[in-house]
Amino acid sequence: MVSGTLNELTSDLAPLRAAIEEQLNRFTSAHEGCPERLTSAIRYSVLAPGKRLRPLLCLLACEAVSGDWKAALPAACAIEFIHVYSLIHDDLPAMDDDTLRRGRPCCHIQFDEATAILAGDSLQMLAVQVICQELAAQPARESLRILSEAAGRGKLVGGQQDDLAAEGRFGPVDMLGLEPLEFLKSIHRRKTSALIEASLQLGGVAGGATLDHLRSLSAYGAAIGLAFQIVDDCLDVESTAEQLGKKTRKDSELGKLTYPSLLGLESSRALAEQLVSEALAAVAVFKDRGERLTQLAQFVIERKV
Ligand code: GRG
Repeated sequence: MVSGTLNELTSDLAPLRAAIEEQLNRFTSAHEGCPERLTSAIRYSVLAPGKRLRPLLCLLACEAVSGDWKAALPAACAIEFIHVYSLIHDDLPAMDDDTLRRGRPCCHIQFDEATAILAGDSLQMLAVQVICQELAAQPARESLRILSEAAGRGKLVGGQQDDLAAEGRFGPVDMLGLEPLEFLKSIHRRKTSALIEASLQLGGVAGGATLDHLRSLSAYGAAIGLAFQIVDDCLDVESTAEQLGKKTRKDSELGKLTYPSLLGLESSRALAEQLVSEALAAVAVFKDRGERLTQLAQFVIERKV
């Protein structure tokens, strides 16, 4: 068990959170040619009270390799833009058909479907733009490689497609020849972990990480990414919509494959614990500079929202 309470970590991370909010606000301000309704929808979604897990991981990865987190702020915003786009599109009637996100009406409810689609589209390109604009040529190229891979058809988008397929949306479910648990992991490695892993890698690139350090950050990211998803599935069963700020028990209503449905709650939580231990082992190499990554990993499984 890592020392420190959630409150201590939260106040410790307050300056990082404040810097993230400031930059998200700056990068989403009114832009020439962008209609006011679209700017409003983008800002409504981005500036809503999210946990900022991915941008925080990005900053802490930079801190682990260089001792300072500030160089990773543009990359941290870029990853949050991709994440928010994915949430907006995931909530659309054609996908998950949700009404509540981050404790507020979803973007397509607050505005309209077309505006929500376009807000998501804009955020993808805003992520690219921020990286090209704010980073030097070499780290920008490397960061775009990482981001486009993680957010692309083989990871985030492909994982989402298979997640919808697993609901039987496109006909009989094809588990790609895998056992149910492995099929579920394959979906979540792509849909959830890939972006979390990319957050760590982008932070590493911003901090000038060596290849070995990038590998350690990736191993940490992949492990806590999967742990995060397992906890997400558990919270969907254990919590109320008021606690989570989004609809709960949708998975079981849809008869979806989840960790609790396959393993039960106790074994699911045990698997998440094991993954967090793997994540901690991966960042031990950073010694003191990796302390906050260590603490954050613990809170991924202790979180209540
Ligand atoms: C539409 C291409 C496309 C992908 C959608 C984001 C996503 C993929 C699906 C969301 C469904 C879901 C419940 C995924 C589980 C993990 C996850 C991404 C949770 C939401 O992330 P949090 O909890 O959200 O970090 P906040 O609002 O705190 O940023």
